[in-house]
Amino acid sequence: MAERLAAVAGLRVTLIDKRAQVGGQCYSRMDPETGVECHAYGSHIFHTSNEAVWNYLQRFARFNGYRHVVHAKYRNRVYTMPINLGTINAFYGGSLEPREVAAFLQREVEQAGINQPANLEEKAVALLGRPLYEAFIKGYTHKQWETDPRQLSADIITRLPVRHNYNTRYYDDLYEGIPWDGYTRLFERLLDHPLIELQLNTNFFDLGARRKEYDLVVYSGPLDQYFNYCEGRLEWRTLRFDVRRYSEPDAQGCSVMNYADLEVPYTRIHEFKHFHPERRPTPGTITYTEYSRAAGPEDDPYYPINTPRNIELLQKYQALAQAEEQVVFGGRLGSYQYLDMDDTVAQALAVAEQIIRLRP
Ligand code: 40K
Repeated sequence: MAERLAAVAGLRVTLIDKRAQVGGQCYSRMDPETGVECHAYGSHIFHTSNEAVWNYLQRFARFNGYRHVVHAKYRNRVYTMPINLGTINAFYGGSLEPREVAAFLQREVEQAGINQPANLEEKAVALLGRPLYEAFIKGYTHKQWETDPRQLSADIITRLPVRHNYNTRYYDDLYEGIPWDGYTRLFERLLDHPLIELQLNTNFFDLGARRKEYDLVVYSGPLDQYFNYCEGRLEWRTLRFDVRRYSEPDAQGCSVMNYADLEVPYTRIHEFKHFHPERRPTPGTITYTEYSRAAGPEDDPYYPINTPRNIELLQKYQALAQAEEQVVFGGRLGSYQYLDMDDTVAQALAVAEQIIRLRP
C-alpha cells in the first residue's frame, strides 16, 4: 500500500514497524555461518494464479523456478503430500492405476461406515477412510491445533484433496517461485521511494499525539490490539523454531518435511537451501524445526483459530473497525484471516486503488 500510495498518488507515507526490519512474516535473512538464506518466520513459498499480483511483483523481484513438494514421515516411512497415487501405493503397498483410485477410496470409506460426520475426524474418515486419516491427518492436525480432531469442527474441511495420479506438486497455481535474491530484497526495492519514510523499531501505539500528523492510517497489526482488547482477546496459534546447523551439504534432502506421528513433538522441519537450487552450493546447511502452540500475549500471532468464540469476537471488532474514521484495517493480523501472500497483495492493491480513487 505504501508503494502504491507514494508512486501512483504522490502521497507521503511513513511506514511504522515495531520490528527492526521490513517484510513482516515474509522477512528473510542470510545465515552468516552457512551462507543459506532463511525465512525467519517459517517457509514462504510464493504462488498465485492472479495475473495482476504476479505482474505487479515482477517489478520488485525475479522469481526462481522453485516448485514446492512436501514430504511427510509417518512410522519411519516417507510419503509425498497432498495424498496422491504415489502416497496411496506406498502406504498400502499396492500398484493401483489412476482409474482404480475412486473405487478403492470408496471401499475404504464404506468400511468406516460414517453417515453424518459430527467432527473433523469423522469428516476426514468419511472422505479418505480410516487408515489414510490416521496416518496423514490425525496426528498432524492434533499437533497443529493441540486439539484432538474429534474436538474440532467438521466444517474446517469441506474436501481433502486426493490426487489420482503421481503429480506431487503442492500448489496448482499458474505461477510459483521464490524471489531470486530473497524476500527482504523484494521489500527493500518496493519501499525504495523518496516519498516513503521508514520508522523501524517503532511501536504504533507509542505515537501518542503524533497520530494527528497523519491524514490516514493503514493499520496491519492485530485487530483486537487496536481497540485495546476491549471485547476480549482474539486467539492465535504461534510457531517456535529450533535452529540447527550442519557441516554437511544436505540434512533432509527437501525444503519441507512434515512429521505426521503424534509422538514426534514437532510438526515440520524446514531446510531453506532447497528453496534456491539456482544458488552456488554451500558446504553446510541449516534447518528450522517447527513447534506449534497457543500464542501468549508476547508471542507473534501466526494462525487465527476459527472457533465460534473467536468468530463472534471478530464480528464485534469488525463493527468497531467499520466505525473508525480515517483508518483502514488490513493484512492477516488486521483482518484476523489466514491470507496467502498473493491474497495479501491483492487486498492491498485493491484498497490502495480505492483510497486513490476517493481521495479529496
Ligand atoms: C490455513 C485458518 C495452520 C496451523 C499450523 C501450521 O503451512 C502453513 O503455514 C499454512 C497451513 S495451510 C493453511 N491454509 N489455510 C488456515 C486457515 C487458520 S489456518 N492453513 N493453515 C496452515 C497451518 Cl500450526 C499450518
